[in-house]
Amino acid sequence: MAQKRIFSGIKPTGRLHLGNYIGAIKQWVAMQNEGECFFCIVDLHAITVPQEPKILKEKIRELAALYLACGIDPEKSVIFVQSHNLDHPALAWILDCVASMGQLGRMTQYKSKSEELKGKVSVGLFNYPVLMAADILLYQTDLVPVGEDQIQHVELTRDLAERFNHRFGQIFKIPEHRIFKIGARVMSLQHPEKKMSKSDDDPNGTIDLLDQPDEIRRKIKVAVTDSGREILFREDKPAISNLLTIYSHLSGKSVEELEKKYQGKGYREFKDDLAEVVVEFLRPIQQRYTQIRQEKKYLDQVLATGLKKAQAISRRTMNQVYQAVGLG
Ligand code: ATP
Ligand code: LTN
Repeated sequence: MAQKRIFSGIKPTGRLHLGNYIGAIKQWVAMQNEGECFFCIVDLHAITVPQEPKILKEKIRELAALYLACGIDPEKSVIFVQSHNLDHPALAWILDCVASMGQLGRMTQYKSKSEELKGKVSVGLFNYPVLMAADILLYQTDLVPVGEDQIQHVELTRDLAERFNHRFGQIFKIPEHRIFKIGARVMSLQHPEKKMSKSDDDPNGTIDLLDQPDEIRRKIKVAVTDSGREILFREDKPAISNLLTIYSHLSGKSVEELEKKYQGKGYREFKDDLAEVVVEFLRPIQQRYTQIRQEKKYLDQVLATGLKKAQAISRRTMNQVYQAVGLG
């Protein structure tokens, strides 16, 4: 049986946090043994909102190094930068001509981001999900591991692929999303009703993968809690449930086990332990990251090899698409 193809990506904006790790990268690392993986640094998506050019360039390399430091293995997976492969914007344009304004206008990420930007919305932000569909469809992807917030975009990708296939012939494979039940949405430590996000204005809401130990301890100490003092995963305890989710993912212990462990104990002890779990979990990742950043040539070489492998597949798809649409 042919191996499953897996594709996912993260924007090189802000600093990677525990939500990105638990909701995305942790799954990617595990999936490397399940199929042929493509992990992209989606810089063209980053510029759908304004970015400082010098910082963006640095962030692209930072993210690539973090992929490696978190355990993405370039011997097993293809790691590359989206803007290096021009097949992505080329297919996005063709899919733009298949997508409807109505369906893009219904995307919740677009609606909430455009509200935040108060009218200063680029056409790129509106088209964002179409470029994401191009990323996925170029590689005839079977599975797309993402956090819960991206399911709607994968659904749109399926719809565009079906529409395209119906009009022009069977070119694209129809992909499926893959999420984790617990941890699909890691919430802000300050506002547990909002997801932990790179673009959060409150730095205490997120724990970044490169945060230093004292910073991590401080952020967990000031994390909001719920009324009462029991440590339980329950709907009326969103803050504690979120901390339990993080604890469980990073320690490998189940939520039930943790609830038992902290029965009759207070928030203070729970938070102190959690802080140490996070610090110890991130320590080796941070060490590997520093080492990779020092070996500039190694990173360049990983990205160049990744690009070649990616292009070998995306070229094939583009040739079929051009033929089918009657271009060129
Ligand atoms: P931004 O705030 O700029 O939108 P982000 O923090 O949401 O950024 P993305 O680059 O959009 O990060 O997300 C990368 C991956 O991490 C996606 O698969 C996304 O679903 C996942 N992800 C992001 N935030 C969380 C979260 N809080 N919980 C679980 N998964 C998340
Ligand atoms: N939109 C995604 C990032 C992204 C992506 C992709 C994820 C861009 N292209 C292709 C999976 C597959 C996000 O905001 N996290």
